[in-house]
Amino acid sequence: MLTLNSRLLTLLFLTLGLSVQAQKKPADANFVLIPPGTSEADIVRNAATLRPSARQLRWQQLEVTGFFHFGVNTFTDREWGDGTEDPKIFNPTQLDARQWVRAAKEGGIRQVILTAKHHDGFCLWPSKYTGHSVKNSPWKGGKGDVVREVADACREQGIGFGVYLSPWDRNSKLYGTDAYNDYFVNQLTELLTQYGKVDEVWFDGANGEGPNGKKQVYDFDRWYELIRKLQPEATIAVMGPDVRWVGTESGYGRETEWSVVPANHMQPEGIAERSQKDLAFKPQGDMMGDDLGSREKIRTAKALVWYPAETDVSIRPGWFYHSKEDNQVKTPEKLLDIYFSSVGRNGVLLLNVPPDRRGLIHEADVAALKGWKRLIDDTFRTNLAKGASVRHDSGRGAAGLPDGGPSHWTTNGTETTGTIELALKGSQTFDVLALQEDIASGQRVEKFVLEYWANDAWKKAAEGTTIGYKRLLRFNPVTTDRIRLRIESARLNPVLTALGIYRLAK
Ligand code: FUL
Repeated sequence: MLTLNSRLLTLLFLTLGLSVQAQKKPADANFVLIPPGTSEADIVRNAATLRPSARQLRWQQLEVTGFFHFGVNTFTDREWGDGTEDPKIFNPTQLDARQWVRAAKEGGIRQVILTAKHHDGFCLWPSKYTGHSVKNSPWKGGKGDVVREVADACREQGIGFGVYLSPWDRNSKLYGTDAYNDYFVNQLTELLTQYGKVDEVWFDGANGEGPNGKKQVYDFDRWYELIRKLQPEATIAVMGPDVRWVGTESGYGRETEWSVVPANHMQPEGIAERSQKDLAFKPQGDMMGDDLGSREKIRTAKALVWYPAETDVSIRPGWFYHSKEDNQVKTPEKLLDIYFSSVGRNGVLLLNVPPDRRGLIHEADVAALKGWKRLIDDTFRTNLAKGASVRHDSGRGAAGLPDGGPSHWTTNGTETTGTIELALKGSQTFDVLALQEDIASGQRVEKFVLEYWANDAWKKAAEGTTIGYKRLLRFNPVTTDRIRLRIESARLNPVLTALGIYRLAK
């Protein structure tokens, strides 16, 4: 709870940040300023035509990403270190980053983020700028570098690599002074220049200093600029402009999740200095509410931005490894439920799997990851709509939709409602619906319903609100040879790229 509260407070009390470029939306912009007096219809249209940046799109398509929380806390059995740890306690006996990455991959994780520095300030790489690091530990005689081992293992095994660098630093003497921003920039530079490609940089909002603690004004603008310069394809999460914290650490995102949200702190002033693509802003305001992007919320927006949700959760109760939690690793079934409620709710899942004191992903976690992946694969292996014929298409392009591959169904003109009716290949029993919007054109669907034909009538199987990149719904099994999907409401003509029905694996 402390974590949630402190992050929320940090978000709420951040000063206004902005670096936008133009009042008009450039063709590939992921933001737009809304001039005063803009009609509601135009605001809605603006929201419906915003698109993710290339780096946001790549990140969204990963679907499942991972966290490795590892550091002095692993050895002190704590969640938050205080920075007074003796580096000598860091001594994994069998550290094998390849095993971490293999375990992650076996769970379907396609990019991992390593806690290069957590709040204790201890660096998993031999930073030139502090002694509080692996170089003063007995591990590999002080010659080791966990960041390098993980980065190399990711590259070798073909998954993305990201770094978590905690702004809050309880060890650095500089924390609370201007010089800390230089220290941070130096450390970021090391991480972004010495290890090859970095795909995500994760800045945490947590800060537990309390009212009488040290106060540090973070120079986010400078950090963002540095990342854009050194690793232009990296997404900056969650105290950053590309990826939004979903608002909970439970793994369960919102049923209604809009990737376009108001960004009222963006102002036209100061627009000129930066390139339009390098939009960088600090997140601000409530990230935890039930509704961040509905028509109600965007009606009064001064600016809108594509700012998609990342759903972070740990496979264990804690973020760091604690042996007492070996029997509390989430089961494959629980992880599947989380998958449906994160990836299946227009989010990217960020699942933490903490290496243990040996420097290995524990057997219990490895087994859970494998079991989870099997459930996902078994569920989604066969789309039972495949081979269906289109009985009715109130728009155009439904024919290829159930068969996967590149297909785009949309309505005629800018119609915001539409129906696709499919005659399945024989009678099928299913209890899962998967839908995808073509988010490269924007997010539009507000309400949909899946119906099936039984006893000479259409009956409701499932209904939902937003789709976005992906929407997964589970329902009581139905058996039928005819289904129809009705889009009941959208912000602009909906564009769907996938429609699947499946049987949930056991
Ligand atoms: C929080 C931190 O305080 C936790 O230790 C963990 O790193 C989590 C992902 O974010 O804010």
